[in-house]
Amino acid sequence: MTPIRPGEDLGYGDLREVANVDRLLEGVDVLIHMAGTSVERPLPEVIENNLVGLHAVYEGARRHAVRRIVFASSNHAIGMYGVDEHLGLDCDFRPDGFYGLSKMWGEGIARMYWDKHGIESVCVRIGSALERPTESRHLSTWFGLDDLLQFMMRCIEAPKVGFLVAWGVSANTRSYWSPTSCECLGYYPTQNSEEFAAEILGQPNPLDELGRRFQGGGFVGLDYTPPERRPARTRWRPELPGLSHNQLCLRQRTCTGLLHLCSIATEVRPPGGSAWWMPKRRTGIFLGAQGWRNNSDTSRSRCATRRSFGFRPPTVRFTHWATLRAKKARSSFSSAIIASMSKR
Ligand code: 15L
Repeated sequence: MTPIRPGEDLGYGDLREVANVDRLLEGVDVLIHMAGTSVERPLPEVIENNLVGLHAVYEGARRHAVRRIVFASSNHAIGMYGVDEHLGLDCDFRPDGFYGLSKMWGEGIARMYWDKHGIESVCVRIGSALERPTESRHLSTWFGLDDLLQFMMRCIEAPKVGFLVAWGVSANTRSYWSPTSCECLGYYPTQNSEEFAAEILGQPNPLDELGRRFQGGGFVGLDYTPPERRPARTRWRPELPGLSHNQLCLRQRTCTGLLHLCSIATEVRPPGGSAWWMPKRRTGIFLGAQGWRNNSDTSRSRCATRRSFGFRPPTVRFTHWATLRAKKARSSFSSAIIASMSKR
């Protein structure tokens, strides 16, 4: 670290302690928060440093009316995406470990403190913040220090940000993420790892096969269960006559809504043998395959569903139902769904 300059102050302390947080946040307008565990570590440590510690910081921000927090999120919140996938900021989280999970929490807490307490946050999903890239992966993830500095300055100066998530990355030609700039902040990266590509690609890649496949690189292989040691897929395969596993999965993927697992032992037997219905209002459906749709004229239940294609449904005894609140199930043929657990 360079020596302290006028106007700068240096202190050490545990952020879980209120007195330390109060001392740090007194008179602060914008906080750049980069403390905490920054690599994959056992869960208890991550919880203390990144969850409890961050909560203490946001609570301190409330006490001291801090206007804005820049939260160092991480690419490890989405590390389980493959390297061939290009992500926008609206992608789902796919953390590659407890550290990545803690960054999901961080983005969540930032969201909540904006919505409930009006404290602004910029969650910056930092790639690899380094002076220069040192391995192949960095050609996609590098966040050059000039760009990092520019980013933080924009975070301090921007008039209004509300709740914002941005990629912390340089303008790398091979970036996994876009946009690399952040218009709302006025951040436009100027560094590009490509200038190091020839040199880096001429060196051995330190990542193993797994690390090369996923965006999270080396974090992915820590405490990773290889496919051959995972629970056998057949254990979870629905056993529904007439429906292939793929059909069921396909239906599941197309559904919208929440999947609820209810432990209800019951027998489903269609009256007259041609239709099944859900005995609960507003929960649709089961055993959908190609052709479930709403059949509003059939039943006492608003979300009654009816099989509209031609095989005779068998009588099935479930110990578990998968029920679905399917927004579209009432109107759309193709969105009707689902499936259920085996265990007959
Ligand atoms: C991070 O979030 C870590 O803090 C850092 O140690 C690097 O691993 C970086 O990501 C990265 O993915 O290169």
